[in-house]
Amino acid sequence: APRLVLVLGDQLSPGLSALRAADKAHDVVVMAEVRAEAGYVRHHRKKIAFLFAAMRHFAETLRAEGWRVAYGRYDDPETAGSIPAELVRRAAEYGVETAIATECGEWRLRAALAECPVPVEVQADDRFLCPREDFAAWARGRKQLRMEYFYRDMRRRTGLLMEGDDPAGGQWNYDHDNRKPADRDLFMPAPPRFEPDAITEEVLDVVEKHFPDHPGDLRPFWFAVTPDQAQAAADAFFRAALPHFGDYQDAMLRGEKFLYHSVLSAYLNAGLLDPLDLCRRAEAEWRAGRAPLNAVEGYVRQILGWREYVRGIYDLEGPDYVSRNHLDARRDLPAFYWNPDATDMACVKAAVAQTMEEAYAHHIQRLMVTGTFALIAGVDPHQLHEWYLAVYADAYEWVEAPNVIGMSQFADGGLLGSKPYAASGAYVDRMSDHCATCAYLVKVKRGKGACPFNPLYWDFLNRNREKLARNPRMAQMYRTWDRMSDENRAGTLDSAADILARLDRGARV
Ligand code: FAD
Ligand code: DLZ
Repeated sequence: APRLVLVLGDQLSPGLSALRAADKAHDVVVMAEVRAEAGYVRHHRKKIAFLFAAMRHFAETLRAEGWRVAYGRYDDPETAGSIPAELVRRAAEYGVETAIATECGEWRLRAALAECPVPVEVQADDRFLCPREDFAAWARGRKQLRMEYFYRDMRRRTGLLMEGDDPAGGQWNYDHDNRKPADRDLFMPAPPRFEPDAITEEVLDVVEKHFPDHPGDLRPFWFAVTPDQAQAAADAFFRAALPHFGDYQDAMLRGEKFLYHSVLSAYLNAGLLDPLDLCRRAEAEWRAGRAPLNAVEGYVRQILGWREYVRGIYDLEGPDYVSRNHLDARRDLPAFYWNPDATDMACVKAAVAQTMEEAYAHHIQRLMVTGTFALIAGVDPHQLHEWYLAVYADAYEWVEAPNVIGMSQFADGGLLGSKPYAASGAYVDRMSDHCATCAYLVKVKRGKGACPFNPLYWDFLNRNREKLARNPRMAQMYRTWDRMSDENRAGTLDSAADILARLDRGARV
């Protein structure tokens, strides 16, 4: 009997398991732009436009390949409000009783589909390199989960960057070569920009009309929206940026939104690119002598290691992971996370501004600027999680939540990472040129004009002492704090209290 074949907005892969299990001659592909998905957080308008445009292009490709596609457009009043409701509508329309789907990424939608009146047969999502059962087996019985050991197993399992049983070059990890600040004189590659075609222009009009209260700049819209365009973006990355990817991975530079990052995560997470293919291509660049090992290993580790690891943690920990709050942080998310003009901190302003423009910020901005500030200011991790989920074009809960709740906020108590990424202003100063133009002074540790990161850092350590002091990786910082004079410590805490009070009043920081 014919079935419905559900293809979600982040499942735009020609080799999707649900499509492989379906029969072109009888089955009907269902795709839909629905209120429930577009509205579970206030997604950035570029993110919605990207997904709708990529979905419409994907539907066209499927049709050209001979599939019947029932596509629900956002501006069509007949389109149902949610994915399960759309399946019910299409089942009635086509006289079909069952559906197949590739397992979806988020617990929220998995639960909704489990209750769908049209029974959905779920296929594993084999676009990931580590099946969820294998991750669970790897994690079982371990006292501590650490990405590095998972990554080594993945290298052995895939043979990526291996020489027999040994890692290429003799080391698993070349991160010690990868912490250089960038220099203004360096040549900066830029990700290619794609002109919207008629399909994408139509989507931009829909988003303009229907999402007026969502954040972010819709135009100029330049994202790739087809697998071919995404491949062209990947080609440009491998050619121009990969060789420097390692060296400047942690750098920030004023006015440079992308540096040597790939800017491919939105395409990868939506299914337009394949993770194993990207890793193999990176390896080939090294083997051909066009990119150094520290760059290629660093890049492969992000995809083969981190990306798979966070997905494993998300599946392992279950739907309540997003509510963890180990450090009991309760402060509301400051308004300047939505409006960069509302803060005087140059690094935060730059990260938020480019986030609003591009629905993109690179890893160190996410981790060490907006992430660290929220951590040391004691912002409620769930509010922060919803912000990250909304504003980045690559954000889906399976990848965003472990990075925010776990890596950046330590709200899972050290399950994902071994220590909180707390830092004072010195970190941003070392890795960027923001401090030179900032209204605050990074060298001033407390009181008038002090960079807020400075007193907030010590306040964070002080107020979380009970939970953090036993962590061996934090011991040195507690010793430094304890060696400060009483007057210095009291002044630092006063200064932090003043900043926190300003945040709570909604005053400018
Ligand atoms: P590159 O720097 O070029 O890295 C290469 C690829 O590695 C990326 O495309 C991405 O697929 C992968 N990758 C790198 N780091 C990670 C990581 N920590 N977890 C998973 N994959 C990784 N990534 C998302 O895809 N979606 C998110 O919602 C997301 N939220 C984040 C929130 C916080 C607080 C932090 C600290 C990180 C987050 N990341 C997220 C991870 C990382 O910051 C982005 O993947 C990266 O910035 C995307 O830009 P890029 O493609 O230029 O990456
Ligand atoms: C993120 C997103 C958005 C904004 N809109 C849609 C949509 O209208 N239709 C759709 O199928 N998918 C959309 N998505 C992606 C889904 O939210 C994503 O598939 C789930 O979160 C995965 O569990």
